[in-house]
Amino acid sequence: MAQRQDILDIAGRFRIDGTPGVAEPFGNGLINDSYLIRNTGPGVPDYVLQRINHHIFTDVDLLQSNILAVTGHIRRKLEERGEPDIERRVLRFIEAADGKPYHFDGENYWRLMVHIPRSVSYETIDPRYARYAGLAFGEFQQMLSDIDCELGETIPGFHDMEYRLRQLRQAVEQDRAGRLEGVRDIVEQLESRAWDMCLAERMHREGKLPKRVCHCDTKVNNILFDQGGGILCVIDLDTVMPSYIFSDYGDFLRTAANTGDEDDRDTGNVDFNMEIFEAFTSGYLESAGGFLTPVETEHLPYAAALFPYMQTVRFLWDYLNGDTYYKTGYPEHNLVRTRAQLKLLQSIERKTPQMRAYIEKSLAG
Ligand code: GN1
Ligand code: MG
Repeated sequence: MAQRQDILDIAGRFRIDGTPGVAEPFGNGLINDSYLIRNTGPGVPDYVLQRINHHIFTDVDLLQSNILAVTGHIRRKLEERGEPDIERRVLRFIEAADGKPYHFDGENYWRLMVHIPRSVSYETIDPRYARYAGLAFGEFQQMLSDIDCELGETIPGFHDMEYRLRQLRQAVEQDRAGRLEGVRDIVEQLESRAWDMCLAERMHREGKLPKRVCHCDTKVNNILFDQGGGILCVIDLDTVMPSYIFSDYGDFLRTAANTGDEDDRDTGNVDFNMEIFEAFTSGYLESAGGFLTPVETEHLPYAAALFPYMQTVRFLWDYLNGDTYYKTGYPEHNLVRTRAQLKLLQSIERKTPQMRAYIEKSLAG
């Protein structure tokens, strides 16, 4: 993490109002570093400054142009609908002094957005909020369905399961960190499910499953709520790109319906919460049901399994490579995450018949 004064100096490289007073670390992202910049002076907003992880988002111009296209499109939609309080419903990014959508300091890329006042995010939520989240993600996909530009893939192959498995297999082969011996059983468990889990890619190739503009990082902590429990907006837009709707549906449940933590050391805490599943699914079907195809709705239980599976693959891949992708807090962190996600997957697999029954019942009205 950079020094606080450096952070304030970097914030000063943007066209901001007021005088930045204090910088504090902000949020729990595993990729970028974020800081809340508290402003001084009456009526001026606070800001969020982010250091973009350009080892992961290698094309920062593409990244920022995607994000500006998305926020601009959503803003216009909200205006057309006459929505109140638009500044709290969509992110606003501030230009750097040279007019660019980021500041490059010779080493790092930074971007700045207005902090949405009176907003909160959560790591866990109750069924009522899960329903709101389902409504919000369906609405997000709906609003972006007619965006008039082609969004680039900010991380090529991001949610492509076949690609993620190829990466894992390469890491197994190379065993760079010498950790393979301890995880062979997990590799086997993942391999035994590999064919089934790549179903989306096969359906897409056969023309049965469309790609739509999705958020692709619908972790529960990427939603901002107002203090009364209403949804304000969806944040962390780095990965907005064409994908299967499974991405948004599945990744939300992976985080929100887990009774334990993503990196729970005690896998006994990890289970799949059906109440959250039902609430979220009901909200999502309500807002997205109008545009989803039968193939998409039928495969929602598959999507619920796919994302813990993909995340197990990705955490294990990073563990085998020696922890070069995700931020880690201790040496075995990625292994702990791997185990916790695998446990979640097993719990989801047991509950698949119940999920199917719930979806069928909902669709039957
Ligand atoms: C990363 O940036 P953050 O922490 O919201 C990752 C997601 C993973 C998630 C696992 C660009 O999200 O894909 O699901 O960690 N983002 C990227 O917690 O890889
Ligand atoms: Mg995030």
